[in-house]
Amino acid sequence: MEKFCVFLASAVLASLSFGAPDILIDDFESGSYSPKWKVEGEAFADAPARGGFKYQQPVGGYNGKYLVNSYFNKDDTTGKLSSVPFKIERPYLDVLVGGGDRRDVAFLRVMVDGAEVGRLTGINNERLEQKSIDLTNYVGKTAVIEIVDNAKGGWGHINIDDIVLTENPKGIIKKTVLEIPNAKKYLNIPINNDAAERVVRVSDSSNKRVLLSAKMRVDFENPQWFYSMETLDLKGSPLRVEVLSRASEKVDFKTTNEYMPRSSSPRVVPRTTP
Ligand SMILES: [Ca+2]
Ligand SMILES: [Ca+2]
Repeated sequence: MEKFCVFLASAVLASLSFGAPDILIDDFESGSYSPKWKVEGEAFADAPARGGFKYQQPVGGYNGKYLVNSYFNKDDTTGKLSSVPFKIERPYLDVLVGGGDRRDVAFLRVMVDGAEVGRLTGINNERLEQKSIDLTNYVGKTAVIEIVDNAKGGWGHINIDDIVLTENPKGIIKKTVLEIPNAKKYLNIPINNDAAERVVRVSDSSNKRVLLSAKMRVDFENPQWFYSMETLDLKGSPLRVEVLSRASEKVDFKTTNEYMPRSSSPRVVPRTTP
């Protein structure tokens, strides 16, 4: 019995420290789509690409020799890759993604029972960057990944590499809740017009009275300007701020008694969501 308890304790410790290992869906280093992917159309060629194609700006940020690159025969080609079904055995999907920011026509998406449960797209940059999809609600279900290029014209392609199921996502995914104990007149939200959109929600500490719930281009590391929102009658009270964040970034909102002037005019006005 004693031995059993020791084993259990060390197993729990191990899982707390390291978590379950990542599961690689594909890094495309076999140099072949077969047997994991069904290929339709022309855009994805017959096999993963070795970097960029002729006339394409330099492609970077992928790992190894191969990636998915739908710029084959340039932007006007279209097509689709569909993965074999797999079981969602970790709560997040990490993906390296680059190419066009054309969410409706060039994207990677996860399908469960025929319905889309998450979608990623590029940011008009050939360099792939780390993004994540939250699959917490679908663990144990069977999924299919579709990589779709229905796009023609400028930035009408997508680049993908390193599709991984993980417990420790590297993209923006973690929900961080901060309590700011004694709010001043303004809460200042750091914005970079080129950053990815994420939902920010500001409320009283009970989370009942909502002052703001909007998608904003928050960037804690390289803000270009601050969106100063008035805390109204919650001034002097605790504020609750909820934001999706990267595991690696320090989430911080400053409150001030002065409005923080914008260093540049925002191109993107924060949208209030219902
Ligand atoms: Ca690769
Ligand atoms: Ca295309």
